[in-house]
This record gives sequence, C-alpha cells and structure tokens, in this order.
Amino acid sequence: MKILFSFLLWIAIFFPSFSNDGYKLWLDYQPITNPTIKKDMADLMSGVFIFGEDPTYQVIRNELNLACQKMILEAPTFNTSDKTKAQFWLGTRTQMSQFLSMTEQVEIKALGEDGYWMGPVEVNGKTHYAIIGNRPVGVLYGVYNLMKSIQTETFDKSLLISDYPKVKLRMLNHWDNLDKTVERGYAGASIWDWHKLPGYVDPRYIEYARANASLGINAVSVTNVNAKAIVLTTDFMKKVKVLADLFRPYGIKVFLTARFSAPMEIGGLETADPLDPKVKDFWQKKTDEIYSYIPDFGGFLVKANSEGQPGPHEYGRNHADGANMLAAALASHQGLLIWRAFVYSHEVDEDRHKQANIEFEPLDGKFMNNVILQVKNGAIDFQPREPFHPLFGALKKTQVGMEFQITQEYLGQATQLVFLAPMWEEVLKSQTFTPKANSTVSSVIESPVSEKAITLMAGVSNIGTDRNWTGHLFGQANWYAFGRQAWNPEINSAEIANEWIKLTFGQNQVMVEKISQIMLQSHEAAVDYMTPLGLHHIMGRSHHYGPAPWVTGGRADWTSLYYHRADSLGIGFDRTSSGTDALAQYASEIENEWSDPHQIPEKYLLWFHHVPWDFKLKDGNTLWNGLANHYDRGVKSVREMQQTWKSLESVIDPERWDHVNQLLAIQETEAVWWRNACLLYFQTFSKLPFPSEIEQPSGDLEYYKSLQFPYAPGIKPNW
Ligand code: GCW
Repeated sequence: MKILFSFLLWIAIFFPSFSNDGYKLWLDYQPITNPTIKKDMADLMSGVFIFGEDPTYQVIRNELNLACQKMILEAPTFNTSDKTKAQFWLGTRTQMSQFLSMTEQVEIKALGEDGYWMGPVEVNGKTHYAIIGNRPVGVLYGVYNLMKSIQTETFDKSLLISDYPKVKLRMLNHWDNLDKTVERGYAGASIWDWHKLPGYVDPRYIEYARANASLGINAVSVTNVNAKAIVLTTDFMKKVKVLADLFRPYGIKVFLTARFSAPMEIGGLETADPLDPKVKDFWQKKTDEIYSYIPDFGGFLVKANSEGQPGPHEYGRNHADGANMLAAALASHQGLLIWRAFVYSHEVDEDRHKQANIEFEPLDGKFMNNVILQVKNGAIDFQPREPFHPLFGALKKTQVGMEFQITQEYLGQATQLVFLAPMWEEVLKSQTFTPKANSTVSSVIESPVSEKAITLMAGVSNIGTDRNWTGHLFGQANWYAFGRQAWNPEINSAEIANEWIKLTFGQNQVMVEKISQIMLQSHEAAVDYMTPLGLHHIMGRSHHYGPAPWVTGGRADWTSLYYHRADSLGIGFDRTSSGTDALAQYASEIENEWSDPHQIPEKYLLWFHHVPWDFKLKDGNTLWNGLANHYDRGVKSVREMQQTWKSLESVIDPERWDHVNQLLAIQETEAVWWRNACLLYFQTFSKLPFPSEIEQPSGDLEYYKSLQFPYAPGIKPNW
C-alpha cells in the first residue's frame, strides 16, 4: 500500500498534468514535499488528543483525517484515553486549564470567543503541541491555520502564535433568488436547492461550510436582498433549518433577508407600517417562529426603500423606525438586524452620491443597539474604483458595517481576472479623519460604538454551481481575500495573494512570484481600461457588461451621461461646492484637499471635478492625453498578464492553465473593446487626436453602440 502511495505521490509532484478542476478550492491539501515539515506533521498526527466532545470537534477530526491522508498519505491517530502520550492537544482554555499557567490563561482569554493560541506546552517535562481556543470554533480556526502553515511550508512547531478576528461578524451575502438564479451571479446557478430541501442535502453545502470556516467567515445570509416574503413562511424555515444545523459546527450562523411588506404579503394585513401594533405583532411572531426552528438564527438583512423595495417611507416613517421595529422583534433572541444604507430614492432629484448621508446622518444615535447599518464601500455602487463612502466617519453613534462586493458585477464579471484585495485595502486604509483624527475606514468598522454593538464586514458572494465555484478560477482568490480581510482588515494584499497562490498552485517560488505579479497588477489594469481618473458608471445598461458611456434616456442616475458629463469643454462630475457639494459630506481635511483639482489624488479627479480637456495633469500631460494613456496602459497591462501566464504553461496543470489562458484572451479582447469604445466616444466631445504613442483605437463607434447582450448572466428578473 505504502509503495503505491509513494508512487502516486511521485507522479503528482513531477507531472502537473493531473487534471484539477478547481473544485477543492484552497483546501486541496497537496502532498508535502518539504521533509522537515512532513516529519513535523507526521509526528504531530501520531497522537492527537481532543479534550472533550463537541460537534465542532468532529469537524476537526474530519479535517485532520482528510488533510493527513492527502498531505502525508497517512491517517492521524486519535488517542482517546491517554493524553500524556499524545503529541498534539486540541481543546478550549477551560478544558485545558489545569495544564496552563495563569499568564497563559489570561492571554488566551483575551483573544475573545473566536481567537486561538497555538504552540508548545510543557507538561511534566514533556512538550505537547497545543491549539487552544476559548470555544471549540476558535480551535477549528487554529486547525485551519495550522493546515495553511503546513501547506505553505511555513510551519514552525517551536513558535507561539495567537490570533483573533478584528471584526465580529464576517459575513457572506448571497443575492440568490429562490428559483436558483443569482442576481449579479456569474458562476452558474445558486448552490441552494430550495426545491429539494429539506429532504435532500447536497454534499456541496459541507464543502461550502468548510471553505468559509477555513477563512473565519461566520455568518451567511442565504437569500437575495431583493427579497421575497415567502422566505418567511413555515415551509421555508424548515429548509433553512437544515442549512443552519449543517453550518453550526463550522461556527456559521444563518441570516435571512426580510421583505418589509411581508406582513401584507403573507400576514394578511393591510399595512406594513412599522408603528402599527399588528405589524409589530406579525414580526414578533414570525421571529419567534424562526427561533423555534433555529435557536441561534443570526437575524435579518434588509434592503428597504431602495430600487423599488418596500420600506418605512411608504408610511411616512424613517429608516430608524423601520429598523428598530424589526430589531425589537429580534432582541429577545439576541438576533441582529442589518439594515442596508444603499438607498436612493425614485423621487428625490439629488446627486446619488449624497442620498445615503442625507437620510442617515439625522438618524445617528436613533438605532437600537442590535442594529448594524451596512454601508457599501463607496457611495455609488461597487464601481471599479470608488472613494470611500462618506458615511464611514460621519456616523458616530451608529454601528456601521462594511459591504464589499466579491462578485465582479462591474469588474469584468467572470471573464476577467481582477484581484480585488488591493481595491478593498485602498478603501480600508483610507483616512476618514472622523470620529478621531487618525481614523481610517478599517478603524471605524473595527470599533464597536457601544458595549453591545457588533462589528461587521459583509461581502456579496461570487459563488455558484460552476464546478470551480466562482466561474473564473481567480474568483476564488477574491472569496479567499474577502475572508482574510474580514478577519483582519489591516492585512495587506500581497500577503493574501501569496497565501492563496501557494495553497492553490503549490510552492514553486518563480511561479508564485509571477502569479502574484499578475494578481497585484490586475485591479489597476481594470480601472485603467474601464474607468480611469475617477470616471464611473459608464457600463452597459442593466446587465452592466462592457462599456457604454453613451447610455442616456430614462431615469437620469441610471445613465452614463449623468456620471461623466462630457461636453465640448471637458469631462467629469462637479461635486465641489460649485456643483452638487457632495464633498461637504466628508471631513473638512478631505473636503479642502479634494476640492482643489490640482490637489485631489488624480485617481478621483473626474469623480469630483468637471475639468477642461486641456487640464494639466501631474505628469504634464493634458487630461485628454492622460485619459488616452490610461486606457491604453490598461490594455498593455492585460497583455503583460497574458504573457506572464503563458510562461507558466509547464508548471501548472493543463486544465487550470488552459482555463485561465482562454479567459485572459477574452479579457484582452474586452480591454481593447473598453478602450476603443470609450476613447472613440469621448473623442466626439474633445474633438482631439489621440496621442501618437498609444495604439490607435480602431473600430466604429456606431458598431460598439449597437452591441446587444441578450444572454448576459446575472440580471435580476424584470430588471
Ligand atoms: O449593484 C446594484 C445591483 C443590483 C443590486 C443592488 C443592491 C441586489 O445592480 O442588482 O440589487 O445594487 O445592492 O441592492
């Protein structure tokens, strides 16, 4: 048997030709080649003792079994009787207290409910390697960290490591509809099979839970924020209960989206007025019923009075009235109410950038303490690059959580490789100057505003039924990055890329560096060929696929012209005091600097200023030439990514190599399309020639305008 295993191992190492469809994500547990790490792992696994019983410990056993058999081709030995003989101890602080010094206990306790401590523990002259948490789930997180360090060959058994998440709720938001379509989903259908639940449990649910737990993701809302009331019916609760029971040992809580008008749609009431006693009663009973099925139900996520979703405004009430009514129903169960700040009204003719602040600033301090206001990273809508949302910092007495979008609605969907960690890092590191002088967006989301407040980072999922989960293999890196940044918003993108690449493709150093280079240049490249210098919202109508800066007609703030405002004099949206004055919503330090077109970081120039075509950029170029250079640079950068990938053909298995290679070819075509379409269109206003140093945009503007995409994925039904 051993000989056969060694033979297979040899083949696996020397022939990358084994096919790999990406299904196993970053938990593929390839055989370990480094002899020291392999020996250390084998030693540890020769005697494993788990203190006590808990469903999460069964998850740990399963994971160790799987990982060992794949990485060292041997199953671990679980010692159930004599802990002193075991090399490897796992348990909670209380379970292991008699073996820990006072100082160690204090130190571990300080790591909080999800933290873990791992390293050598001396007991009666014998050294055991221990992973200790305050709860079993902390131990599980430690186990995943151990597996990561073994796979990436960084494990050092003499090191003491402790870690804890900086954000309490690390959550995926699925925009999955009940009929298996996914709004803005590009990776196939929804993984939730509501029709077959509760009877049929797809094995994929467990793989999903493992992947999330390995990153520390501890909450998921499984239904679309454009919600259906049926989600709150008894039959549906029975289905959700199955998922909640499955996810519990992985430390994951389930949330549902609540449709504000549910009291009318499924409760037989004539109103959904949040101050009406019958409405309150409906929600209280519904909530109690959910908790009778799912005792640790997370709570509700609500989109109200936004893009046609019902909400408290219908009854002359404000967002706090609506949120607090639901929060009150959840409070006795320790449930949370997550209210989205992505609101903009159909009636109000106001710069969309300003609307959330206009609605929520007056309500600061009026929300119950189990309410979290979930704010998108920027004020418009997940554009390729946005300045941070002015609500971060503006609200001082309301808990604000971050909403990032992992699915690439505006960033190439599933045909483009765009690593999002650098974009999120840029937002998280932005200085807000409020509530404190040295505040950053990450410090705002990491800090609870009151003793009971819960901090939150949410990401709109990019997961679907595609065999590799995310459509584009590199979409997995964005799921991974989200989890890592939710755990620690201060982590840098290069570190995340490095980890993910090693877990996904192995340890070949040259390969790791090359893939890292591709990933780290990809976001800037996309911004360059899509929306450089602060341009935004110039994509195709409704499906949001490809360039369409010419979109006009219909609701103004759904058009492209509304945002770029190109004319014969110049281009850009004046949001200074001479325009819509959206800049006034930021701290004065920012307002002052960004109000000056010569001082504002150029990446935000056209977001806040309408400037003439001959405006001088910092490098001496005119705006027109600079714009053209950016578009062209983006295309060149994609070609570089393509070449780098091609150079890796011999070191990556053909299945994944070819998959990415084909998609990079599409990305190159799409980048050229963006550049040509946008530059040819903007030239109709600037009337200027393209700079000679760029590849001259070719093609016919009318042709680009005529393109239709009736099969583009991810469109909301009736949208
Ligand atoms: O980004 C926009 C999307 C809508 C989405 C909305 C939201 C769920 O185009 O599809 O609806 O944002 O965040 O609510």
